[in-house]
Amino acid sequence: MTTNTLTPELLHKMDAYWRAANYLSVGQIYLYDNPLLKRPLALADVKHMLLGHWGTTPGQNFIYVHLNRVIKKYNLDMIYVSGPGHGGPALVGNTYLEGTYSEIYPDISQDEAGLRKLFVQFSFPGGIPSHVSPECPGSIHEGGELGYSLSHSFGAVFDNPDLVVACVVGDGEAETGPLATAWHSNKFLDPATDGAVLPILHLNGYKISNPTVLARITREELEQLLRGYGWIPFFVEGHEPEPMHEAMAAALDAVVEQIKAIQKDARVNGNLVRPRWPMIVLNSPKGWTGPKIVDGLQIEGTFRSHQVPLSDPATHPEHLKLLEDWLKSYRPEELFDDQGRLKPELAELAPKGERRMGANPHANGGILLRELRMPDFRDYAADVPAPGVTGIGDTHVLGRFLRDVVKMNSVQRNFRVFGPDETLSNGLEALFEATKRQWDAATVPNDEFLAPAGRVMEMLSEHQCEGWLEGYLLTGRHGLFNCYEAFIHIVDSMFNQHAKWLKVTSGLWWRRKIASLNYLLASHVWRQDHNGFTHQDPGFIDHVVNKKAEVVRVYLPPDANCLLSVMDHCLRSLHYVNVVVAGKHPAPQWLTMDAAIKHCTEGIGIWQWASNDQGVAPDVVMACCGDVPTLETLAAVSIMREHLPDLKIRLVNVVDLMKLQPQSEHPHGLSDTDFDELFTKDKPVIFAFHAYPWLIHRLTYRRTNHDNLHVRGYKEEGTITTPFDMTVLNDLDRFHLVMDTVDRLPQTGDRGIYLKQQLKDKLIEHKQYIDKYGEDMPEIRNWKWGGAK
Ligand SMILES: Cc1ncc(C[n+]2csc(CCOP(=O)(O)OP(=O)(O)O)c2C)c(N)n1
Ligand SMILES: [Mg+2]
Repeated sequence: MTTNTLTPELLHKMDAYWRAANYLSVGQIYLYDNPLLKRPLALADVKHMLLGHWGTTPGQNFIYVHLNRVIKKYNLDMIYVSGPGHGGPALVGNTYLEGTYSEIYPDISQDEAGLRKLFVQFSFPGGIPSHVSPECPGSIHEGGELGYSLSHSFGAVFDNPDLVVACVVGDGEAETGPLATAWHSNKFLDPATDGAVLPILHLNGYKISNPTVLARITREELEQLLRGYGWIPFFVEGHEPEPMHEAMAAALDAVVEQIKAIQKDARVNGNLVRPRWPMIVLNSPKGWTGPKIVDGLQIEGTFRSHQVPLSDPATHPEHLKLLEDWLKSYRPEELFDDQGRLKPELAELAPKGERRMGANPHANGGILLRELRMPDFRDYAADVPAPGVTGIGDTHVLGRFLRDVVKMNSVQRNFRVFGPDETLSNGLEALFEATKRQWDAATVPNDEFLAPAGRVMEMLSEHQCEGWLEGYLLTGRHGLFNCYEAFIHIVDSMFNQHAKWLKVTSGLWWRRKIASLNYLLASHVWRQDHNGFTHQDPGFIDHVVNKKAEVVRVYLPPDANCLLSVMDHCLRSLHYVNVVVAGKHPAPQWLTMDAAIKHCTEGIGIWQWASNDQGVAPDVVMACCGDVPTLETLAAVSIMREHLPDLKIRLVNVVDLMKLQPQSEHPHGLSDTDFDELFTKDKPVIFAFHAYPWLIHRLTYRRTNHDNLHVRGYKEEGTITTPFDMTVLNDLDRFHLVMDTVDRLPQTGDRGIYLKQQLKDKLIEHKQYIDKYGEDMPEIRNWKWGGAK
């Protein structure tokens, strides 16, 4: 395509800039010294450990220099997301060339000494990682784990109408499930109120050692696929630099103009029809401009260029020569002056100030973050005149609070709720009194709560919801992910990556804190009696607590007022991952709002009104964590208070799971003294827990009284059954809890033995009853706390 978008002079300069970026990339991978090749390359100039990924890098350098041009030409507010984030040298090199790198890290200066440090630090102990890691200015996406670039990019542009995210998608990355479904994000983007994502499919043909699927289908098939996803692909194909520069420039001008036209049409003309957004397919050789043939094998244009094409100059002297030739092929003397500075006529190609992609504030979202306007959560309190009154379902209460968070921030447009398809199912229907689900595809008359713009994002892909939310948070906004508890596991790995990002960024002085990633896990294991075994898995929190204590928080509020208090705290918090597990079914309410605030602030505490050990040492501590375990524990306590009235029982409820960990391990951890005071040093503790029991042991194994701790929780028993039977199947029900206690307390003597017998009979009665009637016995369904008489 000859369109003369570029003048010969500009083309020449852009090619030089690209060569400079390529030179810096090769330098980062290889050079320990002699950064400007002022003397012949010697083995001592080369790093001992050669690490990094060359293959993707020249293509990304090519993209970056071309994006710089359109940013300047159209004054774009643009950031760059690198799906194949292993191309770190490209982004580090380019942010260095544009000046942002040295502004943040003055030691990596714009001179020969700085160049040397830039090269040495890369993939070097004490230096920087090889990916587009948090250390890299302009990055919101490390790209270490492939698959999330497009969803992050869409998350970034929601409610950012002026932002364009250029999202480089690896053709290998495109094979992942999350990326494959992320193309559909265009059905959820409002051209009037959101920004634009420009996907650039980097079709370099290969992954680590395989061809990519998208490179080995016909061009027609690929085009049909992308069009089928709703995009208009522009192909830029070839390997000769000059025509490729011209083709890329022409394509970029065309797509930017189309993006602008789409936005104008929606914003000025009010056109609500879903547009077909443009995208680019860059079909260029993997390892472009690198060594062609090494040891008789083709490198450029093959999978062999993925990492380090010349892997061992120490034992292959000819590799040293090839490396020198390769570096010199970029003609560094034309690019850098004697001092090692990029020549001014090239430096002027980069955008200025915050238009530089490395300096764009959207990529350091904490700078743009504003506090949410928050309603007073106390105003949504459930009325609890006495412990045990039945509530409407805790998440339903929370939904009203969230509705008003949405309302109060409707002008700021900085809060969204994400979820696969479960906002209603999880009990948050009140949200739809204030907003809609954002949906830009077709609608028909019986649809509900769909609109081109809305605060609720629902697509049946947990990956998508997580990726969108992460992108939204990383660019300085707030949000909540509501999900079925069992299926949040789908994003275990994405959570990992985000938690790692938070850990690393909290140690970088120039990165500002971002809003916490809040999970509301509803429709939990104990009330999946109608969906059955597949829907029963409370293990996400086991996974979460593996991460750095400074980053993760886990809350299991026992009732609605506690849920409100916890969620208020989470939405105000910064730089954490908060996991909140809550029920949606009508359930007993225990605490007034005042009591709930105290309890949640402390995170753990004795419920005095349910205990009778005041002034004396308890015989047993009944501990509980989670709404259903709390109910069963209180029911167990009431049985014991009735049948074993001499027993001194202390009830401890845990809201903040991290309280159980030692103080040395988690900032929320109780001191050993406080823990021993609550749980005693030597009395049996019967602990009813929401999730897998081993987690409690894991968190408390160093505590004084750990040997006396007996935990009941979910042990992978479940099916379609009644709610109470779910607890019975897992020995977490009130009857088992009482029997467990009796077993640990010989002093209950014959009264204990008789009580146990009654309860065993009760369990058989229960089975017979549910088998016959398909619901729990009336004494279970209608049970009310009355134990404090
Ligand atoms: C989810 C995931 N699986 C596997 C890997 C290991 N890996 C690193 S790079 C790569 C190939 C990537 O190919 P592509 O996306 O085409 O990138 P490029 O060709 O630009 O290097 C693989 C499989 C990974 N980083 N993430
Ligand atoms: Mg590839």
